[in-house]
Amino acid sequence: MKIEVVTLFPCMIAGALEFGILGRAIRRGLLSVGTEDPRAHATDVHRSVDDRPYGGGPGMVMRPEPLLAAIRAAHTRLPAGSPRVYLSAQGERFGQAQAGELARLPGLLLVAGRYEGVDERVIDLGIDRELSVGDYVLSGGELPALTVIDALARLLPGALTCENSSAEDSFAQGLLEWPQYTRPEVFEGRAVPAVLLSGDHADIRRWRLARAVERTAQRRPELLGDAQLAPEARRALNDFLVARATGSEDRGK
Ligand code: 21W
Repeated sequence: MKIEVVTLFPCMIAGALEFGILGRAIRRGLLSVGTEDPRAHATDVHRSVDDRPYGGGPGMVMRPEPLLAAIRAAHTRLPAGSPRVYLSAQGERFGQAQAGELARLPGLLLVAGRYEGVDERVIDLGIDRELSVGDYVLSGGELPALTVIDALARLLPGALTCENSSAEDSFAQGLLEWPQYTRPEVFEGRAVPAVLLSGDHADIRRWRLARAVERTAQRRPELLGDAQLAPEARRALNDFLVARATGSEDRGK
């Protein structure tokens, strides 16, 4: 997969791509990420990429000429038909479903804005889709672009090693994670749950699923509505709901 990012801060993108699963996916050639700086397309003596908003108000807006030129330059380096995505708080919410959809594409253009936003005509003329990463205010589109790239990279075939593959945990898909422990067996007076030391793999599996279901019901009950749970997880959820309704679950925490 090939991704291009249009950004006034190319080093911010490049710097984040060196590490972990994402860095390895790039070194292995599963993914390549290029950048295009609108400043390279600014034609005036001051190389300006922003200007004051028509109608007044605080802050600056990204000028259309250098930004659209950068989008077009980057787009020529991608496979024909690659979608041009503007990261913006006005966009459709980016989630795992969007990541799965974008990860199947051969090419993707991401546009990161700065200042108070971009001239609307750039969106009209040079953008196919807008994505938001959530309802909070950031200072630019670079961290959202990196969020999208990181989520996609993990889905590329060969990006995850067996060690960090999630296939083994697929029985708990759609649920929050179960609690995890490593050595030492007792830490500051708190012991690892005995079942995890028992060696009984069926028991451990049931315990993990029960904890995942319990946490999801307590912290993110809305996830249980549309979750397509594995049959085993569905049973664990039913057990949890029955226990809760009959008041027989552990109190506390
Ligand atoms: C933050 C731009 C605030 C503009 C009238 C019209 C990309 C983002 C961003 C940013 C403003 C995403 C204004 C979730 C985000 C991003 C920078 C405010 C004032 N007045 N997802 N516009 N949150 N944010 N503009 O912030 O670029 S995806």
